Amino acid sequence: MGFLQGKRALITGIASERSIATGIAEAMHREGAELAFTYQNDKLKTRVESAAAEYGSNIVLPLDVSDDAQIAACFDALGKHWDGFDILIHAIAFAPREAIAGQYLDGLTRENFAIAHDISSYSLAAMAKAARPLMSGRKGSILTLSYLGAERALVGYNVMGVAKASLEANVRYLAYNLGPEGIRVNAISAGPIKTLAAAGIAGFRKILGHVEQNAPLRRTVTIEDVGNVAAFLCSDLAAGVTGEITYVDAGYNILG
Ligand code: 0WD
Repeated sequence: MGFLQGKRALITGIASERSIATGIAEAMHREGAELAFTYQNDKLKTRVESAAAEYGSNIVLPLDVSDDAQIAACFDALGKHWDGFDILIHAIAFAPREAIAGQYLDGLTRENFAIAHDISSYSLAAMAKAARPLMSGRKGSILTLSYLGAERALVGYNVMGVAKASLEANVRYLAYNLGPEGIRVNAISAGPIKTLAAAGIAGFRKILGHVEQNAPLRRTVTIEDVGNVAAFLCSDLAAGVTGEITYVDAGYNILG
């Protein structure tokens, strides 16, 4: 029996087979969780529907987190399928491309700053708020994805690093707020993985090579590595863990 048997999980952020959310879905399915999915727009709908079918799920809901009405509608619709659920995976981030090229100030505008923070950080709290009535009182777990650029100035990560710092603070405030209801909130800070979102970051291939040569494990991580830790963190095996940022990065973050 898998260690997520009897758990229900809503997974956001599948954009392709390479998405980190795909690795998380795979691990959670293997460990016995029942899954539901969201897709950002019509272009991704069929892809997410076929991923869902692979995991025996027919709960596939639209959700663009920039739209309050879609957030409300998503959890209304989920509540019609499930009277409650246990796991919420937030694997969503976005910054306008010009904001993640060149130097930080080159692409900095009020609008780019607001968009990056809205989609990549605010959306976690907004979803937690909307999910709360369905997750409360049942040992729920919320998990998001961060990156080392939240705490170090990394070449090209720019406003996304500032938004990830906000996201990590968000994890701590949400953990504090929702803990009394039994809901845990954590983040995985993943090492670089070649996904669609990563392809937008200037010099990403160089970053992968650098990690391969220098990380303690002398390799990059895979979506399977991240998926396995996500499954553990959202299971009752991690019942005592909340408000934490867990590194799944082949040890890269320990380097000075
Ligand atoms: O190296 C990496 N790939 C790392 C990613 C290292 C550390 C952290 N992360 C984070 C990302 O910042 C993100 O928070 O992991 C999370 C998942 O990212 P991913 O798996 O690398 O990227 P991808 O497969 O592109 O999925 C992210 C998806 C979007 O895909 P695209 O590429 O189409 O923007 O986030 C979704 C979207 O499907 N997304 C949204 N979903 C709902 N509403 C929105 C939105 N407004 N915007 C983006």
